[in-house]
Amino acid sequence: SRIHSSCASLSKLVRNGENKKSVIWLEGNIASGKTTCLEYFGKTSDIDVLTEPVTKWRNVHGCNPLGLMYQDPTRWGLTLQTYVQLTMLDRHVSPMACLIYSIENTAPIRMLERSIYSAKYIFVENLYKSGKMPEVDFAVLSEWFEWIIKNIDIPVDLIVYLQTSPQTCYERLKQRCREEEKVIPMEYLESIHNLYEDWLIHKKSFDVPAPVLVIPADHDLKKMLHQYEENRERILMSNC
Ligand code: DCP
Repeated sequence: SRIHSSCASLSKLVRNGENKKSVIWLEGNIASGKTTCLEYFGKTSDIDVLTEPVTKWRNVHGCNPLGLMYQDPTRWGLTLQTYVQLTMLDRHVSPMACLIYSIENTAPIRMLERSIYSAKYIFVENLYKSGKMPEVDFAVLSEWFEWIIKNIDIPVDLIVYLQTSPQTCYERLKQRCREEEKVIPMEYLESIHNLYEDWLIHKKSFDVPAPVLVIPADHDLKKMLHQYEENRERILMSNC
């Protein structure tokens, strides 16, 4: 009967054209607590969680473009961001493993850490605006980005923004002590913060492709988990 009910829900999905999924992007500054949030929903609900491919950015064929970028952004910014763009695109288009196992009557849900949009609108923009990315590198990355968003479907139903102060991120960054990030100064986190605020709060810089849910994220772990629980419905029922 289990097989029968699985088949029934699959045929329902196909019949109603309900292969639509709900896609949530989790956005926020460096060390804003995205990983903790993803782990929480990954453990407590039946959703597909995709973390940022940061392991790949630290090791591609034995090279470390993330570390190189922090040491010499002008030389290696394009290298890192080209690879970030590729790996994020791969996440956006990857098929969902749990499609047929989704709970009856609900579309499968995917939660992604950051997006190809924030890679461009926040990190590439920051490198360029701070004078660390040559104009030609910025132009080439922009052409790639524009081509991708025009020609490839990158779905999103909700953007969850973990809003922190740059000071909080700086403290968390120092605590976690990731080798490549030891050189990050407070000003870097301030610039990333301002770009995020302009994009998702003031909506004055770039196109915002979905509604934004803001979660204040300066609190300690206990309060953060409580807030995630309080917002569970709002986050997970985003395309209902
Ligand atoms: N990064 C970058 N360019 C991008 C995206 C990320 O240079 N387009 C850098 C910033 C960080 C590293 O990659 O040094 C990893 O990103 P996060 O700090 O955002 O990822 P975490 O997993 O550390 O996030 P959190 O601490 O919120 O869980």
